Amino acid sequence: MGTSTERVRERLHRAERPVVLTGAGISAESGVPTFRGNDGLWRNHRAEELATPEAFRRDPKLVWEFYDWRRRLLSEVRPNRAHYALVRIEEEKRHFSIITQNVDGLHSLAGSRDVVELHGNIWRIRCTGCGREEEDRNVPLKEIPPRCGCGGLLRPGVVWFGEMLPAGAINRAYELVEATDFMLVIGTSGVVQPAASFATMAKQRSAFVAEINPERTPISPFMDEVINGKAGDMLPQIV
Ligand code: BV8
Ligand code: ZN
Repeated sequence: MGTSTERVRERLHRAERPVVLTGAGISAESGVPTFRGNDGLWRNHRAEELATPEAFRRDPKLVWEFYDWRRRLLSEVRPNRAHYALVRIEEEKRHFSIITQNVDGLHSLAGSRDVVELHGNIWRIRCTGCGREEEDRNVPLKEIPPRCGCGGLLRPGVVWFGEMLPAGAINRAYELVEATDFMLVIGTSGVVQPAASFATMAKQRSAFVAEINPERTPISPFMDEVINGKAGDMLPQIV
């Protein structure tokens, strides 16, 4: 019946344990550059080159200048209609969780309460010496690279390429993916593992899976429904 949006709305309405997986695309309409879009460059570096332990070891100052630039940009952006639409779903459904690959903190800022931050959070910083981790919202950072009282070098509290995901986050994500009957994948290019496999994992457990993305992605063929559009336009229509 009707459009894919109407079918997704109907399935969401009936879902007992809906889960949403989000990527950089849900923050794009807030003005946050995506990773792989043509706005994904900083001083001619791709994010993937800088979001690695090797880059940090080689040049902590450059990597911190990249993160300081992103933190400064993020300090001026607000959640968009797509983030708020997910808050409304959380209010209406008994069970609802967001698994996000984003480190921008915009889901929590919009008011979402059950958010699994797979790749950490750009506002958290951790000491590479003593391991102390805290939230730091200084924009710009007081010193680059920032140092801990113990003398250790501080690093962004995010997961870099080649690094393990935080055990708590990955375990919670697998729990949710295995138990869900409805997964909506929003604004991800579906290339970064392990998040890119969550939709097919859910589908193998006979969950209904749908995608919102203006472009087709490697996971589009596995979807029960593909909604070809922007999150800020399509999500409010579903909720
Ligand atoms: C791991 C935090 C286990 C940092 C990020 C070879 C060598 C080394 C590693 C690997 C390798 N091959 C595979 C790997 C594993 C690697 C990986 O997947 N690499 C890929 C690139 C091939 N994964 C890892 O390393 C992960 N760890 O596997 O650990 C392990 C460990 C050790 C040894 C063995 C195994 C860790 C991955 C986490 C990396 N950290 N971020 C930071 O942010 O600075 S990932 C980074 O990419 C962001 O978090 C981002 O969210 C994520 C995914 O990107 P997307 O969110 O999808 O964003 P993207 O720009 O790509 O796409 C945006 C989409 O939105 C597009 O589709 C666009 O069409 C759409 N869109 C645009 N506008 C809108 C929209 N949609 C809706 N509305 C709109 N308006
Ligand atoms: Zn320390």
